[in-house]
Amino acid sequence: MATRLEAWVEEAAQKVRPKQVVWCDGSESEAQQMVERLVAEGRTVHLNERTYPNCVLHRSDPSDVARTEQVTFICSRRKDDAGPTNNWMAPEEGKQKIGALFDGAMAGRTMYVVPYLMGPADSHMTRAGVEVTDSPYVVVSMRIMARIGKIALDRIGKANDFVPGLHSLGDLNPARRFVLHFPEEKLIWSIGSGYGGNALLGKKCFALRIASWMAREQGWMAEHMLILGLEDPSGKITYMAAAFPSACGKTNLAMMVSALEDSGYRVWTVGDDIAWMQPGPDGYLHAINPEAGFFGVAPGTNELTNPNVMTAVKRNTIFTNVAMTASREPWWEAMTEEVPSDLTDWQGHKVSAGAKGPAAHANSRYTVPARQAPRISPKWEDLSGVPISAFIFGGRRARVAPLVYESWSWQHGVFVGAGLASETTAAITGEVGVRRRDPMAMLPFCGYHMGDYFRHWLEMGQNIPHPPKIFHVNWFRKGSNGKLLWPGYGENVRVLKWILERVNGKGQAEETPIGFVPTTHALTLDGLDISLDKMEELLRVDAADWQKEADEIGVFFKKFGDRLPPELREEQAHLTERLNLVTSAKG
Ligand code: SAT
Ligand code: MN
Repeated sequence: MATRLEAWVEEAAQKVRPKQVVWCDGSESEAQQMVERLVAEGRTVHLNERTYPNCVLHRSDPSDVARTEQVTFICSRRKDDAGPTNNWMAPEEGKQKIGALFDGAMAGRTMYVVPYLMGPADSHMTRAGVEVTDSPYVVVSMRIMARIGKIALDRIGKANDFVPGLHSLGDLNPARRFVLHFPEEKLIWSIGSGYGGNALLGKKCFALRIASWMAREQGWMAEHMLILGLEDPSGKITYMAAAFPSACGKTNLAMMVSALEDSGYRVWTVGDDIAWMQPGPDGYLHAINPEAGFFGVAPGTNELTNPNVMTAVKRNTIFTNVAMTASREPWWEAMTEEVPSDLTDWQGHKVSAGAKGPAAHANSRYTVPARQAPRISPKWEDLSGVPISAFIFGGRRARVAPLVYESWSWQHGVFVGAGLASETTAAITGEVGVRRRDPMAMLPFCGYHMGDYFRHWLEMGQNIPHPPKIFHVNWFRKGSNGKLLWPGYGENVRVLKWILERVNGKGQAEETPIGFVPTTHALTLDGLDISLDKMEELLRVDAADWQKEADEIGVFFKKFGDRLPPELREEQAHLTERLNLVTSAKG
């Protein structure tokens, strides 16, 4: 009798009718064959074998360079369960309409079956998936981003429990591009895109959208969070998880070379994008990184902003939509101070002198095995995960939000996360720089009604005897001259150090209407050339600005109707009251 896996693969093959079916074992030789196939297709080239061994550059279709949220759907049985922040399609309609696009979609192509694990092989927090795809680029990328092949088959074999995902490039026409999630069935369908978050189904589709649904059912959390360990001078490591929207510096923060290394503060990388968490026997929330690689934004990355990743990407890395130098090395904006002459742009054209526009696409990426990170945490594959002491929310805010503040309680912290806002980036198709509310940085990734998601957060707090303290940071505040006030990158450790001190019941802070803000002297600023004026501006909480913010959050919350937990409405009202007190005291 066929197993559930064999039956599903057979069913998929009958639908998409490939010329052959290949089961991927995840071996090195298979990966090499796959790369040669890609090179033969003409969109992928080998990079300089001496300086970038085993690295390739892949140029995707120019219309297929970022996640497409407008064609991403949650196909829950009831529309209400998808909530007001997701696109919804009825499951039957999705199966019919998108099913028609899948019919014969792999004619003349090979269908690859990629069994994969999200999480270390033997962890109780790990889950399995199987992606079938006609894209060798997806296979080689999945091999970096997840644990694929035999290791996954072994686990699936025992329980026959996996999340199936059907992917085809289709005809790559944006009009026929769809990413569907069937949360009750735990099934993913994606067609018409070969791009990262649309096509590597283990990542956003499974590890966030489907997993967030599973997590609520099973009492755990699937979050859009990096995980890092901050080592202090005594050698003790405290773990923190941080949620920022796409392309707001999660990878750089997770891989940071600390500006305070000489005084013993060092950052260890556990994960850069996704955290799966559940309470452990010690009463702490424990997190694993379900992924095995980093899919990071290239532009802006350099020896100053992220030296660790610059080292990591020197081998076994797939670059997507970056530019290439005459010596076949990858290049992107701000990688080096000087722009090399004789560049080939992300579409493979020679860059002519005086050319406008970036040579690398703004959302160009590197895909690199996590174990190549020089500061990968020795615990990054720990089967029970790492205990999390702090949650950090953050976004890109040119105004309003101070460098850092701390919430009063879990409930208040959930409110801070629920009201998170950020200016949009090139990681998604659409306008860049527009402020949008992005609760917990999960707006595009929460697989169910966000009102229920907030409720789940509030309930989780009650199940964790030692819940993480919740903070908010903003590296992106600008002065009146429009320039960033804070240097960011390795200097961000100064903020992490204060967070660590607050976790340990130390660290000077001032109570403001929004929470605890460090006093100017509470942050270690040794060796940093920053004026007191700038620091004051960075930490300033402006009551009038915050009144507007609180009002906007109130309006945003209305979206969720009666599924918004009343606790959050209360928190919003309290914030308004506290701000009123300050304003009337001044007035
Ligand atoms: O394309 S991905 O979703 O994988 C990257 C991102 O947008 O965060
Ligand atoms: Mn992300």
